[in-house]
Amino acid sequence: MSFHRRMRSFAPDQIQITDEFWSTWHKTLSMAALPHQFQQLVDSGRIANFERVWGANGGTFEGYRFNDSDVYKWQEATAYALKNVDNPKLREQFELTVDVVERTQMADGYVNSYIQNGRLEDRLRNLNALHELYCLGHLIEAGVAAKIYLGHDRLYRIAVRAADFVCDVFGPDKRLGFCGHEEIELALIKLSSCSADNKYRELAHWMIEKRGQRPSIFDAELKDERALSLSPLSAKLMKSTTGYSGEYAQDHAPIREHDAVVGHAVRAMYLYIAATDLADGKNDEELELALTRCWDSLTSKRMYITGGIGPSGENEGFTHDFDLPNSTAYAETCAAIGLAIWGHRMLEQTENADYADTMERAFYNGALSGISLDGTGYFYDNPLESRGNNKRTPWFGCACCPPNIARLIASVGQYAFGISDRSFYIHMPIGAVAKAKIAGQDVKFTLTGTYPWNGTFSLEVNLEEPTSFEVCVRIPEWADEVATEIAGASEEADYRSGYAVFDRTWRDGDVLQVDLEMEPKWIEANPLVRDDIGRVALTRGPLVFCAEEHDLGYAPQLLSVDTEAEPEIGPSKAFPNARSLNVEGEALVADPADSLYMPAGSTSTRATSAAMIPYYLWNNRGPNNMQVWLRQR
Ligand code: FUB
Ligand code: ZN
Repeated sequence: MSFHRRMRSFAPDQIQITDEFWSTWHKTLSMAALPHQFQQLVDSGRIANFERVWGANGGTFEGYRFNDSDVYKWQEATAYALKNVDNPKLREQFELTVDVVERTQMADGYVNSYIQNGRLEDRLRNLNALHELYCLGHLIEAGVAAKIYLGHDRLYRIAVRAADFVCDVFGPDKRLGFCGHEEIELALIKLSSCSADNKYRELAHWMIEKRGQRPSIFDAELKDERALSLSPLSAKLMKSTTGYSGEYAQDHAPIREHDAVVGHAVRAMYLYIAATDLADGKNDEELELALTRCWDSLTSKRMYITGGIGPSGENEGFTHDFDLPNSTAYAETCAAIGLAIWGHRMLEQTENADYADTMERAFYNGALSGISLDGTGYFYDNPLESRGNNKRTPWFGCACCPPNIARLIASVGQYAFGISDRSFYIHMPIGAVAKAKIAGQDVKFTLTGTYPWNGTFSLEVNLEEPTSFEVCVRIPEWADEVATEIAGASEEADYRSGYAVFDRTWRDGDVLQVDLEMEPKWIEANPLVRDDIGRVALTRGPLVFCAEEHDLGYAPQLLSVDTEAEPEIGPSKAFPNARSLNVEGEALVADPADSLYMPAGSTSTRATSAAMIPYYLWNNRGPNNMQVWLRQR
């Protein structure tokens, strides 16, 4: 094993998403979701918090101390979204947010409206809990996105000043420090790639290596009365019964010793995203092994079938292996997003399609469930069962998830394809036109299909001169049969790490047809997952399905499914453009219907058939009973 990143994502001006599924989302983002989120940023005081710093708005700071990050994440999402689908009004809103951040930024590059609203003497006093570097990290990501996607220099310069501030304060021979919530590291790495200045990457590297060392800087903060008084609750989260633990913020051990993913799920994902990038080309076997161990233990013991991770609300994170309760699943939208991104980074380093399988699982299920079809209703936690007590809401006090899912959806093109010197990779076959120089030739790739509803797609290649290069098509773990054909050619694919590789001389107009068999599949969980014993979940292709009372007319908890009967695919009655799966089974009927307890054997069943919908669509018609893991007849 040796992490080496040969493949890259397409630059924004090289790719255009034409896929019906995703371009519908892109319209929703630009025309509905992001304008809606902007209004929420205004109404919740997040914009006013900046204005208050320079006296343009009355009152004092409102909300959570990391609320600035929601503005930055929104800016990042908006930069991607405007590139996909322009909306002049949204562009204006974007400029307004840049104005307020620019005006708030201090001469030394620091900006944080919580601290600047009367708490300057506590600046960087409690790195563990106050999220200042986390917020700056999101600002840096926004600046990089603005530059690359919109050519927007002003936000980029603000971001560079902020990053320079971080470099001025922290580092070898300067202050030892990093943030309780990882994020700055991955942002600094992005900035290094964008600016070609390696100092940001070096600082990120240093921060990651210092985390988990002893004595812990966070433990010292817990012992500093003033620092602790800024966030008394943080002590509880960082300690175990025997004293300081640090697990919550992945400060329990140096990264090279990690063997399982612990603590707060989003924090962990952001750490490993950065660490995976840093392992690139270093031949650092110890780090690669640690990352692989953590990935394997996460995806084989601590991940929901939806790609949701972090079952517990108490630490917003991990508990123990196989602890995957359904109705109380926290499975924060941001955590599934983090998993998708980490999967993508591991994929880039290894070119192994297993990572894309998990990335795709999280993308189409546990992350996408975080946003309603109209773009204005959100989930923070994504349970796999509901008794009618879950409801999508327009916003949250802690609103990390809405702008986060927006930025993931808006940038789907970065994740779906890869390009290297002489290879074009299809990780997720979504409709797109992508242009790149490959093996010295300008090549246009046009992918046409109806993913995720069907696994058939075609890829047309256009170029001036016949050129030899590879087209690598991921064979998903769910596809039992795969058929490929290049009209008029007889070459067969080679198989490499989960990709069908067509290494040949491509001529203008060549078309590769691919058929990934997309059959409905009933899945069982390891019985160690107590909640899933005797139950099955239904998948088809990348999608996990669920049963909602809205379709059944009764609670799916009453249903037991017949896994011998082949589920039938058809257009969804409830969601135009989507597909549902019709399953056969039996529903429980109590006799007499109104008794609470009765002699064993009194409950009978009636035959029933039920339409199951893709999980990501659940709760779009309001709260109701829902289940992913259904009882098996
Ligand atoms: O702390 C910042 C964000 O808020 C985290 O990533 C989420 O889990 C939520 O706690
Ligand atoms: Zn979140």
